[in-house]
Amino acid sequence: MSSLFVNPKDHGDRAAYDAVLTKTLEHHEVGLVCLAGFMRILSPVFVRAWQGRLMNIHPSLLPAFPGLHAQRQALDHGVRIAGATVHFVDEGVDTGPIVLQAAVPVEATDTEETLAARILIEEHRIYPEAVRLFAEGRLHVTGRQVSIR
Ligand code: NHR
Repeated sequence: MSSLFVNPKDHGDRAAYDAVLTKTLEHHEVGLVCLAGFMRILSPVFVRAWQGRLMNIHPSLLPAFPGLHAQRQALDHGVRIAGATVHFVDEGVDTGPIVLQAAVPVEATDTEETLAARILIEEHRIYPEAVRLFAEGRLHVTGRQVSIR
């Protein structure tokens, strides 16, 4: 196992950075790209190149509360149930086909931090599960639908 940091500051604009990312991932023969705490919107060119091989985990029950500060958005909205979503990434923001979701209760006493911690437990469960299903070749995407076979 090894890791590599590609610093956006070493590369010009978004498209240039994404091109370097693709080259690097191809060089290492990466089969699945998993975003985790990745805070930069990826360009359409990158997303198309990795379509069906690019996943994200988002701390809400999508399509509710896409984008930044999902747990804050959920509290502000007053929902009783929150959660996490693993999805394939498309050109929108947190809009791609949904692979797995898990729900957690929102408690009256919750802060952004306590809710985020409860959601994180589920993230740590469903993200590896989604990766395993992908690796086993069991995920099949048809339009917005992901079937698990
Ligand atoms: N890229 C694409 N094309 N589609 C998605 O669904 C993506 C993506 C890149 C990242 C993760 C997502 C999340 O889980 C993700 C999904 C960053 C932003 C954002 O607005 C939005 C969603 C997510 C991550 N980023 C700002 C930007 O201009 C920068 C914000 C900042 O630096 O604080 O890139 O939440």
